[in-house]
Amino acid sequence: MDLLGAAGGPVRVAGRELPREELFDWASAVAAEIRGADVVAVQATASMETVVAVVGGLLAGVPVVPLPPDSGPDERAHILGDSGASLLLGVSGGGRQKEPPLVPVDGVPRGRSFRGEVSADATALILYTSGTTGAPKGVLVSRGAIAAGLDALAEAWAWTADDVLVHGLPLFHVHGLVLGVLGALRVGSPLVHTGRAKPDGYAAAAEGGGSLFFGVPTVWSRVVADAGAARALRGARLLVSGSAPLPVPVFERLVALTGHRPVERYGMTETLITVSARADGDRRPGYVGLPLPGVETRLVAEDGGPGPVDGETPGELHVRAPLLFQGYLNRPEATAASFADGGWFRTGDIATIGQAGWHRIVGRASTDLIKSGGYRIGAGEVENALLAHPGVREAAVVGTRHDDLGEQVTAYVVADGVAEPQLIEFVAERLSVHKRPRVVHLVDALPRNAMGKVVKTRLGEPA
Ligand code: MLC
Ligand code: AMP
Repeated sequence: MDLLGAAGGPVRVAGRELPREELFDWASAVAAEIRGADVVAVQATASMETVVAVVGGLLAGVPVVPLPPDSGPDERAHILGDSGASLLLGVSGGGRQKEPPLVPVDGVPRGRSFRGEVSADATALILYTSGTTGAPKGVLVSRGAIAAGLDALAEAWAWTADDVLVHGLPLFHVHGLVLGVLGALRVGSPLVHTGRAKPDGYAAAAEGGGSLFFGVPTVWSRVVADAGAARALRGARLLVSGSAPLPVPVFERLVALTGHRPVERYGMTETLITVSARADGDRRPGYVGLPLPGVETRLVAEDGGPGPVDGETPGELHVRAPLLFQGYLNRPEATAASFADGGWFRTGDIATIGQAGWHRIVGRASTDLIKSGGYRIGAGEVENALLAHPGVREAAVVGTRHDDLGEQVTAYVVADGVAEPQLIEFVAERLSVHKRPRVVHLVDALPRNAMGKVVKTRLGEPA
């Protein structure tokens, strides 16, 4: 079976709808324009053009790099340069100097068409994601991993062409793009992308017949804060939360207002979705569910030995599955370091696993990865952006609790002659807007240990 099913319901993005056949015709015209390219980048706005561009890349067998549309010049230059993209798919007039030539998706000649024969181990997507240090790394995701991951989810969630999938998530990450677009295209269900992930958009789509809803916890917490919108979801079949921990009170409010116990699932750019509650099973607040078909998980204790499966003792979660990524582009050492012997991927998440197989994510091994509103943000990348300011001498970045976003980016900075708002603006201009610190504390010194290393757990303590 092809990765994408050309048959199925219509696709609607931000108010614009296309029948499936028309979408594929347009995408195959894009494929004809880019065939033979090594890698193409896509200006991944929440638009029909983005869906067409990504499908065009898949039809042509050319790996696609989605570019976050709000990324600042430094981040954008890194992604374009590191990925080696030779073309940029966007809309007419969107080309920029010193960037790969623009192929305007809205202007491709429709007379030509191309659909390649592509093997399952070919790279479909290169998704840039933050690590604890340095610039984001390109995660190579194969067609086979996407197909296996989507089929496992379809089975667990009883997701069929009879569903109408609804979400408004960004089209440059696993959640919104792989599950939220390629999922609908593979399963055959109609897709309603609401443009933005807002409670009123979800409510309107529910009233229009939406059945399967995806959101990050920030979206669900905004939905329950709007009781009218939440009640509109009563007619849905399944509400799914993922990308960050769903707070238990939000789970409970969803049950009270919508009548649905949400399905929580756990994933990563590098692994796609590996653990989930099931449509035909229990859903437990605070738990991310059971391994999906074909996925193995294990806990590793601090001493490197096996962690007990007692539902209480935390260990690092390792996963092994056909869904895993092919490696980090251009970074063989980082790729090797992310695997233990036997093909087990070290997730860096700390979890417990109970006798019945229920998984709970209790934290992360490193404080240097922050999850804000479902976006993964590397402390090191934000620190480097701050250090590029001539007035900044030292910088340390951590995630701190935030009611709406789960965590917010908080920076401690030693600087001369520069105020907090200027530093926030300085980062926002260079990286994606959501990576900017929400709070900057100007301090005299950072707490350091005897080796001179910053002790992040002591940030915020009086000097
Ligand atoms: C928006 N802003 C954020 C932010 N989202 N700042 C920090 N963290 C975030 N997550 C900024 C905006 O740029 C804006 O800045 C200001 O906050 C107010 O924005 P808003 O209007 O309140 O936010 P909104 O645009 O509604 O976005 C909220 C959101 C969004 C939750 C819908 O963050 C979002 O789409 N998150 C989903 C991320 C995601 O898809 N992650 C999946 C990764 S894949 P200003 O300057 O304009 O005021 C993955 C695998 C898996 O994790 O398991 O799924
Ligand atoms: P990303 O690479 O952006 O997909 O981020 C992956 C990280 O998101 C994981 O390593 C987890 O830390 C976190 N994550 C994803 N889903 C969940 C979930 N349901 N509960 C808790 N954390 C999650």
